[in-house]
Amino acid sequence: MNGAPRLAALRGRLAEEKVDAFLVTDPVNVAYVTGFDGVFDSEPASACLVTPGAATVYTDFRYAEALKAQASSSGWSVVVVAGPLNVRVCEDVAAAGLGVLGVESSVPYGRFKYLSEHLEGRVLAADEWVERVRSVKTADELERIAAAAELADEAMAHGIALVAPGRTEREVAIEIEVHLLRAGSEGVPFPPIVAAGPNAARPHARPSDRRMGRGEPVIIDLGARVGGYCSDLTRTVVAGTADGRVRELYAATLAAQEAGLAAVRAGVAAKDADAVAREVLGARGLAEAFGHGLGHGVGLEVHELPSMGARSREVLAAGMVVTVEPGVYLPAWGGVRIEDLVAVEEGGCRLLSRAPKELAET
Ligand SMILES: [Mn+2]
Repeated sequence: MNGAPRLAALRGRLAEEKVDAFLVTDPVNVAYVTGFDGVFDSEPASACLVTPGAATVYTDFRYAEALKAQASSSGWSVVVVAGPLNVRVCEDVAAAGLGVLGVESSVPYGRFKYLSEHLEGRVLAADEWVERVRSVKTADELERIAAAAELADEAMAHGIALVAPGRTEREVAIEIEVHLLRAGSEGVPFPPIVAAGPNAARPHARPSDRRMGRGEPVIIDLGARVGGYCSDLTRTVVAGTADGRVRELYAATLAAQEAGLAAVRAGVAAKDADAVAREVLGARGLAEAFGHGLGHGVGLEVHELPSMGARSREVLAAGMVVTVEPGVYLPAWGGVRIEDLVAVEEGGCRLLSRAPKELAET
């Protein structure tokens, strides 16, 4: 990936905020700004220091060669640090005479404390600077997400075919995961969720050894990863034959999902798209049953900006990738959720998920 435009975006932000330098430490953000395609551990072993005139990525021996090969072309100099990273960063900031340093607000408190105490200048918490740049995808990123969405569609079809009364949630979840890995997913962004009957009333249930009962709704939520980028897809099917209540709740959820999809386009406040879907469920007396937001951004992480809930402050922009996933959850009975992944465009949105949405009975 070309890291140069990302660097330019961060320098624009530096100028806007009148900050002399910005320190990136979140591992996903470090990979993003440097255009690094490899796999970082989640430990904060690397950091990036961005100033108007220089871009330095500090790392250790394990990532040095890969970063030199990938980040150098977009203007980064790679510094291999043997000792503590904080110490070296403070030395460099002092040597460059930088007065105000922005650090990511997600930085661990210990590092923030060290920097505050050892830097001569001022330390500011910079909130979501990289995350905001990440929320708008390039054509290359969109292609990777679309490929991940395609793998998710295939795995969903595979999983749905296995749903049957008497099968356990775990059996289906394992089959889905193996299918994803065989089809080329780089690991899985999250363990697949298969939740039947009462378990489906919990949006993030863990697959259990409970056997699916006849007529129960089964929520399947899964994702794939391609070229570092994630997808996210949910369908609800019925083990056996659906009764009137399942059909009614499914129709309500689908109507809310379609209204949500129709509301998503560039320029719309994310909370307004959420409100449109919420209204559809509210009109059917299901406002209380829809307890989470309409969706979330997807990219290098399966949950990223923009958030699409009632409290969201983001405005949708062309190039964002979001999920649209209303659900209804009735304790002790179960739940229904339908989730598609879409790319936000000027006049609307483009579906990246293609899995069918007619209620499947197995
Ligand atoms: Mn989701």
